[in-house]
Amino acid sequence: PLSRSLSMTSLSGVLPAWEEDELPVEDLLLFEVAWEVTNKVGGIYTVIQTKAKITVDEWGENYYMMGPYFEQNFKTQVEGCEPPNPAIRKAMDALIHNGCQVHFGRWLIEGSPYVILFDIGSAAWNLDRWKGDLWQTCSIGLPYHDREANDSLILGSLIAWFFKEVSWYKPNVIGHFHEWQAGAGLILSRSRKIPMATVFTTHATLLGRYLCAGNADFYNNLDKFNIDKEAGERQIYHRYCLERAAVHCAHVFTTVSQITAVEANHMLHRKPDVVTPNGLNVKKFSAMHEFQNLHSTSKTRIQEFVRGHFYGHLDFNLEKTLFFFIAGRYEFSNKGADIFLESLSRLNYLLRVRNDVTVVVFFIMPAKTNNFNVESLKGQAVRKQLWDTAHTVKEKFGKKLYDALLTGTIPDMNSILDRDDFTIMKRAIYATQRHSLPPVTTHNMLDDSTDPILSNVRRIGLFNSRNDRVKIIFHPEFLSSTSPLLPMDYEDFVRGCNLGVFPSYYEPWGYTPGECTVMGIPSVTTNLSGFGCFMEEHVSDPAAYGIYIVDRRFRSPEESCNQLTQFMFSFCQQSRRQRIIQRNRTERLSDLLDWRYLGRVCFCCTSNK
Ligand code: G6P
Ligand code: 1S3
Repeated sequence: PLSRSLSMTSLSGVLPAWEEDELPVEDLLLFEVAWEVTNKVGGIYTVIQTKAKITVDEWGENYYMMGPYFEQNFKTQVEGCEPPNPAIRKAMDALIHNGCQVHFGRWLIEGSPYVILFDIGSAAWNLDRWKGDLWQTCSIGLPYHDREANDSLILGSLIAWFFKEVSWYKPNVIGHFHEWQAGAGLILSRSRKIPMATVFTTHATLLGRYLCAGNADFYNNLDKFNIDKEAGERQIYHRYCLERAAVHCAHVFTTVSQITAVEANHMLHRKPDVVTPNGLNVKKFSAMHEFQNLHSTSKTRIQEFVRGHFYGHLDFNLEKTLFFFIAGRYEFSNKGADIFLESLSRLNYLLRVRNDVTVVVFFIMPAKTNNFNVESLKGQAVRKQLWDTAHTVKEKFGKKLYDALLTGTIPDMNSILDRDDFTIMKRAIYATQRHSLPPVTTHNMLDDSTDPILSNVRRIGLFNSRNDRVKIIFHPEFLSSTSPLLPMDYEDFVRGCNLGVFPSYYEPWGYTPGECTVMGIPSVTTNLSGFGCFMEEHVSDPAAYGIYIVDRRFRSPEESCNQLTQFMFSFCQQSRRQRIIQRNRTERLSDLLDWRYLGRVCFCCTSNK
């Protein structure tokens, strides 16, 4: 879909001869290259995975994704098969005969796209030579210790080699490369003058991410940074060179949002030609109430977990409890976990004095752990035991009641349960006594004392005590339906929550609030995230549709915290009926985020400063 919206002739660089006449898709081969093909690391996986169906619908057998081969990923996500195109078979064979392993198959996701996966380990013996090539070509030297950069060079060298082999068959090729890890493939293909059209998409800039994480006043100083110096000081100069070279070698340079386009212009010195906002593969239900029902069933499952986690301290009404969450890559300040925690402490105060609502907040951000902690597991075991006890007593009670009714009598309710029944019930209740507060984390953290979320929880004192109206659960691992603790996958979990809170400072796009939107769950985002800016631009009153946009651009952190607190507090003041109506409105925005729409519309970069 991307290439359809591009006007090739107006773009920089040398294009293959066919660029003048627009070729029909049948005569083109489209290769999409990313480190995250079949390999989930972060948001780029979501981009390529959700876009696959609509791209395959349009490009059919002419569309291929390329990335690194990992045995486990291949075994669980890919069905191996023969490439249908002889040029691709031959190109793969050329690499294989030279000792490098290449695998082909269909990725088992919607659309079943073809994938070509390159085994980095099998080609690692070429690393020194390929480092030499890179140095000769563009004077970029990669240090020995940077494994990620070295791996990306191996992948890039294999891909450029593959394109060279394919080019003997003179096909018309478009290569679309994502992010700096795929950049070497583009740089080498261009420097070897392989006849193909190239697109480079950045999903963030390396320097932007680092500078924001380092608490720089980034957006007010975009034009003032000495970028080479900043990259050098952070020991990412070589990565930054790869990124910048890829950006400048590409015929077409794109990014995912207007705000990142402005950033790229300053950090990489090229204005993106096109902005391609990220979409989702939206599934529509035939009736509105279906997604509301799903919210209800998923919420019931979260409530069950909460019953276990807070055993012995369940003195809040689950009917008046709302579930908030933040999720994503664990970049504490970039993802806004800092101002979220501060605002939660303020919300806790407001709810204590003015409201009877309780808020349970989940932090789903992966950190280093050595598994679940005993207290969390015990909580679920205690809940299960109480459930079993209640079930046993209920069965006995039911049978006695049934027998009595059969004989035409109403049993004496005072004696229908015997001493044994009371004994097992009392024993079960004693098991719920605990001498500690419900834990803040579900896992044993390896860096407990220095972890930024835990350190801030200690500072603001939100320890899940009885008086707190805001309770915190930090789940430092991505969710999975096979977890013994909270057996839900991410989608079901989101559906069961009431509000997603993503007050990011650095967020080129930000899938999390978009995922909430298509499931009809309101969310908080910011005017520093691509998604938030996109919504501000396309929806006249986003808050009315359950998209709350915190101003982190023109306000101080203190003011942003207050605004976020107010958003959350007014959300807590809504009645259930108002929440249901709001969810219906939120869900109505999903068409705006569908690849069916975003895959075609071209957002040109007109407003770069
Ligand atoms: C859905 C269900 C309702 C349920 C409601 C809970 O709308 O259809 O049956 O009462 O969710 O909403 P709440 O905002 O309280 O989680
Ligand atoms: C990046 O992933 P991240 O969470 O490191 O790419 C995503 C996909 O384009 C984008 O949504 C996100 O904002 C970026 O930060």
